[in-house]
Amino acid sequence: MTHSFTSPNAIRTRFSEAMSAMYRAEVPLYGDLLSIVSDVNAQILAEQPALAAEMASADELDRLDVERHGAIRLGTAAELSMMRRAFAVMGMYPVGYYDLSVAGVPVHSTAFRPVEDAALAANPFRVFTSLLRLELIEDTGLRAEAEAILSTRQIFTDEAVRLIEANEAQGGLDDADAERFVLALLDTFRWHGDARVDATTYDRLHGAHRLIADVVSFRGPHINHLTPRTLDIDAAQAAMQARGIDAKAVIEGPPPRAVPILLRQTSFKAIEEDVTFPGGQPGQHTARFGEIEQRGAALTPKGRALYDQLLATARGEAGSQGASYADRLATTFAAFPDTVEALRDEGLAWFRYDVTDAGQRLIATGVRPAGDIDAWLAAGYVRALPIVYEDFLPVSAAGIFQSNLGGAEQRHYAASAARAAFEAAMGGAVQDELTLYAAAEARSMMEVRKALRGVETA
Ligand code: OOG
Ligand code: NI
Repeated sequence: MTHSFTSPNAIRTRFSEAMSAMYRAEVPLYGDLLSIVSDVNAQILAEQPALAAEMASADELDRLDVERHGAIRLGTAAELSMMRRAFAVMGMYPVGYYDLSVAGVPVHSTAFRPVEDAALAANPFRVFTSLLRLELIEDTGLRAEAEAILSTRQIFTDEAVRLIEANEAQGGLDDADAERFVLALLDTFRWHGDARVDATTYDRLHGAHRLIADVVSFRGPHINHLTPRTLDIDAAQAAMQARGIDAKAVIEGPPPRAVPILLRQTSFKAIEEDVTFPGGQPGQHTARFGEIEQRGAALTPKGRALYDQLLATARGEAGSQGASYADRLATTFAAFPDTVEALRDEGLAWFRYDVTDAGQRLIATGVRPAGDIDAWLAAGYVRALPIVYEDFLPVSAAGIFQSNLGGAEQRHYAASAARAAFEAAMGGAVQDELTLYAAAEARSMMEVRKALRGVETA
């Protein structure tokens, strides 16, 4: 090889920075969210030095300031397949399958994200990517029309496609090509206010579902939100309300806890944007909104089952999410253990193990401690930190879609998960997130055993 390739981590970081700058210019609210979240995070870290030290040693502090997730909605299998290949240039792979039809949203989705520990630590940029399911639209005429409209659009520039192909052929991109790729791909995520359909067609698509109008009418899958990660979503939400930002009443996900689990999110009203229909006719469309999130421990299948069960109970009892929903959620989730020790003892969360300073001192003396990880934990040679949840939650995602489509937008589709069809459209399988967490935990245990026993044992 005569030249060296730019690492996918570096390309992903460049892309996420470019996207952030673009979105800040397009949606001013996003700039406000960033400054509020950064203030809240700085305050929390100053107030809780132990948390700051723990995050630093878990390689989590540096990524916090750059951590974002975005979302796009695609119209065709060909678009999803090319998007998979584009994300691969940046070391982002599809993880998880989310069926949103159960919630009355005619899409199914995956999240493109890095999967390896080092890549996640470098920059965990994720994009929640949905594919429109036209087969769920009852009006066959409208379905055919939407299909025909989508079949003639090209959301990637020629240069982006050329560089995606070059990346596959060569196994990477050099620095100049990486730069060109980032700029070319950015164009796909940009807001294009000139609609591809006339106002009458837009209205008909909109009548079937607002989401269908959003996906079908425009030149590309404009990024619809970009979400920073806060260490305290309640504080961030309060700061927003104090600044007059119209936050969604309900925080999606689990209630506030001593040990955060999974994902808590809140979204903000979508902005009205000016659009221009062919011939110059002006109109309006709402597509883009604000969102912030707090991430906690990834749960094992047992923990996730308990979460799903408690959430269903709280939502079922609450009926509609009124003012008392937060109280009911808190009451219901009292049944979910809320200490690091209990989460570990009961096998509810995944953990990453590492050797403590005391363990390092012991190793330096040449003494090999007896027993295994539990004994070393008790003796203080090893510690266990919950692994951060890197994925999404279908019930929360459905709530976020709904709140930004407007309250009246309730449709009922026959619930029909179609993972195989999604994977066929994408041209590849989605990875199972639980397998990834289990592997990360197992790897850390192996490294700890190797360090303390001085030999590699499984
Ligand atoms: C995606 C909504 C899902 C999340 O954070 O759960 C999402 C969309 O509205 O396109 O981003
Ligand atoms: Ni989101």
